[in-house]
Amino acid sequence: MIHFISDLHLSPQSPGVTALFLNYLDGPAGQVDALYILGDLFDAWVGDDDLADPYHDGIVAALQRRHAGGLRTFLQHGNRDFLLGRNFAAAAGIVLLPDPHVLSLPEGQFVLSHGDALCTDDAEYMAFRRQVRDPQWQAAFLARPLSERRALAAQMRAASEANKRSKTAYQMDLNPQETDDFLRAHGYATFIHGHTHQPATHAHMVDGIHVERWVLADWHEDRSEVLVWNDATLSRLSLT
Ligand code: LP5
Ligand code: MN
Repeated sequence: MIHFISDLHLSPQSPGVTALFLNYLDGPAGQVDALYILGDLFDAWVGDDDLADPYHDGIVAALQRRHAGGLRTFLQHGNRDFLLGRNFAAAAGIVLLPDPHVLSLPEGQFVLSHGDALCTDDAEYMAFRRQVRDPQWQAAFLARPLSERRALAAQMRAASEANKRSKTAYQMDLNPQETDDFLRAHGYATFIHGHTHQPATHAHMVDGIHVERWVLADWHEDRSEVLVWNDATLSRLSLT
């Protein structure tokens, strides 16, 4: 059995979701062979030197305990935590995956992504993304003091929330043409992604082939879910 989750946006400001995730790791995650986290595990990640923070240390220790218990955990970067690096991966006992990643199983073909790269109608975000994913920009950012990076991340979060108010839902969703091209380029595999916070199962018809796209839910204290692959079908498991 495999679980897929994304968009938990963990932070000390969300103790309810944090507890839900820690309970999930201690409970349901114990039954699965692999856990795939498709981005935005954290609300913001400003560099692996922030591992020393007690809140982060608690999450990392819980992931490491599960790793020691035999769970294989894979993680893709989201638009909030694209700076999660090798030190985080080593401390948490997880494997960082590229985006996109093809998951080829005997019973199914999947392509996994956070999803933000396909939101091409959001031109401002695309420009921002190009900048912050540039290795030179990242090196310069990571060279700044931790306190400064935290302040910049908080400013950017506030700017993002303000910007989103002037964007349409269509603009912030995946572009349909880009999505079809993506499905074609990945052999019509079942596409699983997060980012949009619009959980739904979409049916695409690409080149006469029926392709499914499963959008993961973001996590809330009172509404969170895991996508479950039981070696035959996908289904949504709600956590409370
Ligand atoms: O995340 P969410 O759901 O609010 O919105 C995203 C897009 N926004 C982002 C920004 C992140 O929320 C902030 C992440 C901070 C943690 C990273 C730390 C290191 C980086 C520090 C950077 C200085 O990803 C949002 C999309 C939305 O998804 C839907 O897809 O629309 O895109 C934006 O908000 C981008 C803006 O439209 C363009 C930004 C222009 C730059 C503004 C400069 C402000 C200066 C802030 C201080 C440097
Ligand atoms: Mn996201």
